[in-house]
Amino acid sequence: MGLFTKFLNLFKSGDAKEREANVEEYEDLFLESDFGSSLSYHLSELLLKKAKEDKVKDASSIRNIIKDELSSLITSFDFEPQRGDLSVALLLGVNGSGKTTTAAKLGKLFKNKGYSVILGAADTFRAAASEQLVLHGERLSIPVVAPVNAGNPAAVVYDTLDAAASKKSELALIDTAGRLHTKDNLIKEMQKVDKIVNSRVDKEHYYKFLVLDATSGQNLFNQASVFTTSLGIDAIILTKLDSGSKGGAVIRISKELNLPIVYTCTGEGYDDIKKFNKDEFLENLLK
Ligand SMILES: Nc1nc2c(ncn2[C@@H]2O[C@H](COP(=O)(O)OP(=O)(O)OP(=O)(O)O)[C@@H](O)[C@H]2O)c(=O)[nH]1
Ligand SMILES: [Mg+2]
Repeated sequence: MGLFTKFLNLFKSGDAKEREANVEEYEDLFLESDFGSSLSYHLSELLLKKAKEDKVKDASSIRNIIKDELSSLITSFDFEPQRGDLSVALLLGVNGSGKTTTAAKLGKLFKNKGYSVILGAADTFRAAASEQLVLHGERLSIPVVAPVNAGNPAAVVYDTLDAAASKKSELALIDTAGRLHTKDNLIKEMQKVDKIVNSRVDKEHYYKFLVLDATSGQNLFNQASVFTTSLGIDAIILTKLDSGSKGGAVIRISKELNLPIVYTCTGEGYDDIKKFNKDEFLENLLK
């Protein structure tokens, strides 16, 4: 159920005083939408203020007040890699968030735009991980650099950047592991990978995308803050918006961690990816 339907169910018309009392009940709806406690409190306080100004006449006015406020809190990111020289995008995130699938989707998207694309399978933790990316590469006719030895993502990154240089690739999409023996190990490995890319590619042509599964709810905030603090993230790719979750958790992430959103994904198919559209995202959340 979208938020607007919930607003409709909760809204009680009545005199101004009754409406003021009523809007205080909306905080729970925001919490249910994974907005987190401080944002939920902020929004319910905003509604109360508007109710006191007699600007809350019906569920639609609540919807508009909330939409405007949320719109001011989230930012979008435009990913337009340069042509004629290499850009690198590293796909980061916890296991199962959709990194490998998204690498393939982006591969197809940019190949279709005429970019020369290469994929790097730097998830060397599981043998099946590189096989998954190699298969995508075969289906999409995109070259994939796969690990020679298990357990050495840094080597795959070197090899991918070497291959990109010799093929004159314009976009290297590097898939990474979502799970190592411990979370600390994962972050340390990713920091090594990050160092290598940084030493080989200009900062402005190096992008770190954090892939977040919309169905993970409030857990997303912790994931995002760990990756942001230890690696620095340029933008979020939000996956699985087709699975019922509306991705409300990303608003707090965008606001508090200052992270824009670059793409949203709505399925397992190669074409189920599109540029983040703030208005569409909020319309869906507030349906
Ligand atoms: N419904 C839906 N499923 C998705 C989406 N993106 C990825 N998936 C599925 O989610 C599962 C995990 O996706 P992967 O791309 O393997 O995730 P990963 O982050 O690479 O996972 P690890 O390699 O284990 O770290 C797969 O079954 C994908 O098909 C999406 O936008 N919508
Ligand atoms: Mg993977």
